Amino acid sequence: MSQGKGCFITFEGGEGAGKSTQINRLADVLRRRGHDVLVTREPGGSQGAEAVRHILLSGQAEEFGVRMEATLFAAARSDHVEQVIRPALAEGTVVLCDRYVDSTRVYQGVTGNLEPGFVRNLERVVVNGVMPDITLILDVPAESGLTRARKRGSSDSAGPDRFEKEEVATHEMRRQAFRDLAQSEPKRCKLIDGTGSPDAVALAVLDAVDSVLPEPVVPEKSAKGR
Ligand code: T5A
Repeated sequence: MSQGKGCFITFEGGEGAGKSTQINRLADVLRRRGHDVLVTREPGGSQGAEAVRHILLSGQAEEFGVRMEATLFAAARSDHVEQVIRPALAEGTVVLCDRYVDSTRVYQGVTGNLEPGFVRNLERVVVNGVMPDITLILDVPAESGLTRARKRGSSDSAGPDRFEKEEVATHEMRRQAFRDLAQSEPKRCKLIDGTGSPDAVALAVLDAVDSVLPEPVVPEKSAKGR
């Protein structure tokens, strides 16, 4: 593992790609196998980062430009890494995180046109060595992901957020940018077809995770208990 004793698994992809659905399923399977599992998300996941989440997703920061938004995502990530992710990994926990650095690379970097140097420098300082052991990129055509997200949005009465409101063409560019990432970092990033049934996607996710996750350490039974 690249950090501590735990394993850091991130999920990426466009709106409605099925990340939350798959994270919860994977968490159930891993807990049944005896792993300690932490499910978390970005933006958010720690007290400080959750405070920034609303500012970002409500669109309040949009008028100040992409640099401002990227810096706020970074501030939230820094708090999340230091308060939650790094300590959990040090304790041997499997951390499942809904979005991480690749979302900034794609949303603010590629479709936000933020200078690559700025994105890279911000990322290096903020993650401070905490990079995922594996990143699962759920690949779904933008239109179907948005339809799923809208359907869910209408059932939980939350309207579309700052990013969901954008043009389909922008979402399709993001899909392509995630696919490019999978190609450029094949060791860390695995592209998973997210268009199948939740069961079919879950199987592909587990297959990828099994390639990096060791069996949980089962505490030895005491001599008395044998
Ligand atoms: N952002 C984030 C940045 O711009 N930069 C950054 O650095 C970071 C970290 C976060 C927003 O912030 C942006 C990206 C995002 O726009 P969010 O509310 O956390 O916003 O939203 P998302 O991460 O996009 O999460 P969503 O909930 O929209 O999508 P999920 O989690 O991918 O999808 P999920 O699992 O909730 O599923 C959506 C619906 O589809 C159904 C589910 O039941 C649900 O109703 N579904 C399926 N239906 C059919 N087949 C399947 N296989 C299905 N899987 C799920």
